[in-house]
Amino acid sequence: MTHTSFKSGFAVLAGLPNAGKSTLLNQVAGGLLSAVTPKAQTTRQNILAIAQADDYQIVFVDTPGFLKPQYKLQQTMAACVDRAVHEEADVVLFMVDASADYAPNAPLVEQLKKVYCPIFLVLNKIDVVRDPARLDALEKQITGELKIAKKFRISAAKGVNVDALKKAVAAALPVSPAYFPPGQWTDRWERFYAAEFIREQIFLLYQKEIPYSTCVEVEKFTENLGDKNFIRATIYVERESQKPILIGKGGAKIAQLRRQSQKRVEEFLGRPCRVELNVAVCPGWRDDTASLEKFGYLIKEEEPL
Ligand SMILES: Nc1nc2c(ncn2[C@@H]2O[C@H](COP(=O)(O)OP(=O)(O)OP(=O)(O)O)[C@@H](O)[C@H]2O)c(=O)[nH]1
Ligand SMILES: [Mg+2]
Repeated sequence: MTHTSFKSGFAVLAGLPNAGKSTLLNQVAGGLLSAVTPKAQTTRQNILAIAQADDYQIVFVDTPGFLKPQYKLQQTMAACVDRAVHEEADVVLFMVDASADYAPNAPLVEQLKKVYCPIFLVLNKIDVVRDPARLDALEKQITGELKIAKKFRISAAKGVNVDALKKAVAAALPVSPAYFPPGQWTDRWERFYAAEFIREQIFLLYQKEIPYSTCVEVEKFTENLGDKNFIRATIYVERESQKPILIGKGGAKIAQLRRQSQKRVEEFLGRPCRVELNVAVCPGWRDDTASLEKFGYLIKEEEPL
């Protein structure tokens, strides 16, 4: 293979909350890079995973689930999808949960109609959809309303047909040098993932509005404290009344969160790590521009050159 036929580009995963975008990202990346939980709106920012081969480099972009924004955090989430789909993508993977109601996809489909690059339809969760007629009908409906370059039926969770999808994505990319140096698998620092995985554990452990009202800031990340890494993170909630819920009776709940988070972070880092958690209130942070900037959800617009 000569370097002149090397292909590289961005494959953007777009879909409703819970479609399985982050699960697919983790499959194609060969590692758990993106938070996955049964709750909708787990992902809040675009997350890259780089898949390498001798003749291609695919930069997969996981995006927040598409939704109609109701507060500023959701506006920043919607802007992430918009940017990825309209500005970055060389191919868009439109992910649809085949086991869920399709109707809420309508506003996303309107967005995708304005996309210039090829769109692959990815029907996900075929491990739970036993009726092929349902998949046929879904495909028929979607190809009727959107120009679809290729169709796939996959199970992201079980890894079914994921390799075929990956190969087709690689083939659809432009001839281009690699965007990232060989061996690099992400564009983020470990500090970012530590915060994401603590947040993932909050989504798994708490109910109702608590996961949505929290964000996590890693304040200290020390590589060598004795034989362990050390991470101190603060979990911010929106209201004083949410603090005791997070902490739990006698501190039991936060202790469990600390243990789970530590396990998850250690798995990710592949080395022992001590995780310490604090809880603080940042009133109404989800609707406050300065807080969203502080927590990395809002990137300040770059000055025009
Ligand atoms: N049965 C089944 N479940 C799946 C599959 N793919 C994902 N899931 C589950 O669907 C849920 C949502 O998965 P995520 O990957 O977090 O979905 P997402 O599209 O990233 O969701 P947001 O981040 O909220 O936009 C999780 O409970 C996954 O385990 C699949 O192929 N089959
Ligand atoms: Mg996600």
